[in-house]
Amino acid sequence: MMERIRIVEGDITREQVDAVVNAANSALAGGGGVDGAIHAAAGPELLEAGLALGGCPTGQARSTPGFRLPARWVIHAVGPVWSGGGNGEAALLAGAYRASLEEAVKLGAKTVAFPAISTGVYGYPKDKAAHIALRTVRDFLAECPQLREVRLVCFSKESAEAHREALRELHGMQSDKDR
Ligand code: AR6
Repeated sequence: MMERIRIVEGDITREQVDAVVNAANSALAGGGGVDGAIHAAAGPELLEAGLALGGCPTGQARSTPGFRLPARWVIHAVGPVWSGGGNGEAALLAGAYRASLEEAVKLGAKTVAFPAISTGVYGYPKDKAAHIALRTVRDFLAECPQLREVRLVCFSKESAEAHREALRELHGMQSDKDR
């Protein structure tokens, strides 16, 4: 199952997958960071389609078409703003990943690409967020044969390294359990 998870470095707007996940805000009103890049690449129809959804609570996800993106769909996930870790951030971040994966399955997607949700403007520590991302994706894939590949698209070397480290730790835990 671990071979269905790939960590890559790059720009998510270029990924050839069925669905790309956007790190959105709860108004689904566009913004900076990866949200800005996805909107710029998809074209103005994406903003219209996002606004028509009437928002999305933190920890959940909604979908629109991908318009001019190579991806057929955009799944708009709303991660938490980091405020020290004692305000349910971990559960909300895991929720955003899980809800996105559930939405991907509903859409019929087989390949999905994620950015590192909440680790930019929202300030979530990269290593902590990477662990949550990897664990949530791993647990979901274990129950879901439909998804062929989940790609975690990192925008910097540091982010990719945090994800590789989290994957190594999960691998370690897995083989300990198997022994
Ligand atoms: N491809 C992949 N990853 C990217 C790209 C890209 N083209 N551009 C940035 N990243 P952020 P958040 C990485 O700030 O923290 C927006 O204004 C970036 O390096 O985009 O969830 C929304 O509208 C970082 O690791 O999202 C919200 O208001 C990660 O994507 C708010 O920001 C997420 O950084 C959401 O904040």
